[in-house]
Amino acid sequence: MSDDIRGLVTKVDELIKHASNRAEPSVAYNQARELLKEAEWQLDDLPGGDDRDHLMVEVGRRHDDLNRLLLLDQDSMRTDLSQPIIADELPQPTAATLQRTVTERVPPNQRLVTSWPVLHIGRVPQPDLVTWKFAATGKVATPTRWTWNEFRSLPTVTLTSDFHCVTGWSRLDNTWEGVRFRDVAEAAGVRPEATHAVVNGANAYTANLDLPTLMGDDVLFAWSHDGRELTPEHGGPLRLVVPSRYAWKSVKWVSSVQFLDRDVAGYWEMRGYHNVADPWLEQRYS
Ligand SMILES: Nc1nc2c(c(=O)[nH]1)N[C@H]1C(S)=C(S)[C@@H](COP(=O)(O)O)O[C@H]1N2
Ligand SMILES: [Mo]
Repeated sequence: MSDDIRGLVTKVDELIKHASNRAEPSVAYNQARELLKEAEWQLDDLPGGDDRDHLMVEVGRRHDDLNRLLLLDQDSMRTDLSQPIIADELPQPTAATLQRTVTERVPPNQRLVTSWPVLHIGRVPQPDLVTWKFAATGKVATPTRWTWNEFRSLPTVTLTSDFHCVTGWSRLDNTWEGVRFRDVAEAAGVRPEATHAVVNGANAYTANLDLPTLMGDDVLFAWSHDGRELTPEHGGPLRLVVPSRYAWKSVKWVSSVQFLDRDVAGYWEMRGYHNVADPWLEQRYS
């Protein structure tokens, strides 16, 4: 059984390696996705243990590869996998000191991009502010639901931070406007026994975080990026932004936050990605 899964993973790698030489790489990526799905079904039947855990990580990594490649395909870029995947131009430093400052802001094995890649599972949902709602549930004094106008009447902040994706790109100096996570938690009356939260987004996407991280000064639900309304592809109307964690924790198209008295793995965390995801410690996989 585990040999079958290993075989599927190897086939995925072959498809990925050859896709960029095809007229339509997306055909190969889609085939690879199907094989990964098959591998995940087989994983479900495998008894728990180190072997299964290891294969989970391997399958998780291929998901990562495919997302990165589908992104490049979207940009209609041909790529040779022996080359760095995303090698955007570095911002031109005006002085050696500035260059050092920028370098110091890039976590290990990340590359700077000046563009803003788009990465996610599933289709971009159509924003509809009339029916939009956001809920805070679980360990709160008052389970709360906000309409768009209600949410927008919470205290607004503008924060600038860097954004690091586990697939290897970092985008510096993003200016976000929105509401601090902390203010949302306080509005719902987060209870003392809450230690973690799961943030839910469209397409059944979830991410788990510990409360001390979420309550930090730098964490917000954002509707605007670099002075412009957040576009649907980047999570508009509202997304979470957690600068101190790899970007998969920054859930797009948020619909609710559930406060918990224990930790529950999110979408990628269930697929072999690191539970904490600190880019400075290179916590990519578990
Ligand atoms: N709802 C939802 N949010 C999501 C994802 C997703 O698949 N669904 N992908 C995450 C991942 S893996 C990344 S890298 C960032 C990418 O954000 P961007 O597309 O704005 O660059 O969104 C995160 N938020
Ligand atoms: Mo990601």
